[in-house]
Amino acid sequence: MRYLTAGESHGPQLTLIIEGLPSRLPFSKEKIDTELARRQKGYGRGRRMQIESDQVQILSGIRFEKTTGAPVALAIENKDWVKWVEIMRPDTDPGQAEKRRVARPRPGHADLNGAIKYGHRDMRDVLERSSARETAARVAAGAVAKQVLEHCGIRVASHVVRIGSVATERIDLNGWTAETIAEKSEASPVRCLDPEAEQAMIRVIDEAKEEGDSLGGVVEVVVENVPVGLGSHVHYDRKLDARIAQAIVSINAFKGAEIGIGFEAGERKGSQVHDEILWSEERGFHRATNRLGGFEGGMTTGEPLVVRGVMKPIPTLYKPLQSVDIDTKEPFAASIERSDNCAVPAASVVAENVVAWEVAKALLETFSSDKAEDLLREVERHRNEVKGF
Ligand code: FMN
Repeated sequence: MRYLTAGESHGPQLTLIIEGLPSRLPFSKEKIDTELARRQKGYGRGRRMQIESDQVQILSGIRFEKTTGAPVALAIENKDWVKWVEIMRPDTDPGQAEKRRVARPRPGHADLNGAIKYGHRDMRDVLERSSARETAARVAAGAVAKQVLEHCGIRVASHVVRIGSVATERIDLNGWTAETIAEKSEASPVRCLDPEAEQAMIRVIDEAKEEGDSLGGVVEVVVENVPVGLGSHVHYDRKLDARIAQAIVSINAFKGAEIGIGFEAGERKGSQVHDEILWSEERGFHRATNRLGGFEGGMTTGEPLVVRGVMKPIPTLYKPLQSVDIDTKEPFAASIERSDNCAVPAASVVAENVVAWEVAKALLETFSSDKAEDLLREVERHRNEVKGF
């Protein structure tokens, strides 16, 4: 399964083509719209999110609310486009485009590197595509992947574990399920499971906003009921933990990924890191703990996947940072029209969906999946086989 996205932040729409879905998979437009709406929420977002209220349009690959097996093409309209037609149309008049030409690169953005690399004197040609608006298309892809996972009883949830200086304790997955994590985080404006930390997170976002500053944080994704053996130890690009890390770091502003206890593993002794192997009649092989986040040797162990991603603070600040004009080479203080000041809660929804994509992709690689029925039958057969191993 693979996908491509196209579309500029102020262009007419985002376009997404997904290829490799099984046929006859129940397909819900509503579930995609729900994911898109989740991405637009969260304390700390700017005015753009009040303009956009995303809805997906299905253009191909679906009949009778099921996949046909053909590529699925989806579109998400940019409501802002009407105001940008003259600037963004393919046959833009240079005089018109000049009005919104960008000659002042923002520190922390793709503007300057992209302009040098692609030879643009108008950095709008970079920022329109590097904008996190594109994550709406990635969330739509994840929302489709989630429908594959759901078909096989696999659930995905996410929550925010840090915003700026405020962090929560690591949760014990014996006490939480993907369902309860989803329920609780959905009810929180910062998608935090701990009510005290939630209030402190809101306070630090407000404080940063008053100072004209921005905040990043850490999100955690949990995937439950994953079959043993997705991914592979035999080759670098088949290791599923590595693919997930790539997917996380590819999200705009994400600078790192952790699997399980992640970087903490470097501080602890081996006996405090590795998960002991147990066996029981009821559960078959399982682990006493899940510090390694459901992965050993690039393959899933059958324990819940636990993946974290760190997001840097949003680069567009009201508090100006120094930069240099590409025309005059004069220094200037970069300041902004409108921006989020903390997008960590929204980014947790993006992270959840990019992880869902990678897990669904690995699932379809592992099991025969021309038809949705084949996929489910194969997954169930595999689960029984693992129990009797
Ligand atoms: N950057 C901004 O400057 N303003 C924003 O409003 C903004 N919103 C974002 C919303 C989400 C959900 C995410 C994931 C990122 C957002 N970013 C925003 C971050 C930039 O898109 C990102 O920093 C930029 O594309 C440069 O890429 P890099 O940080 O990965 O190097």
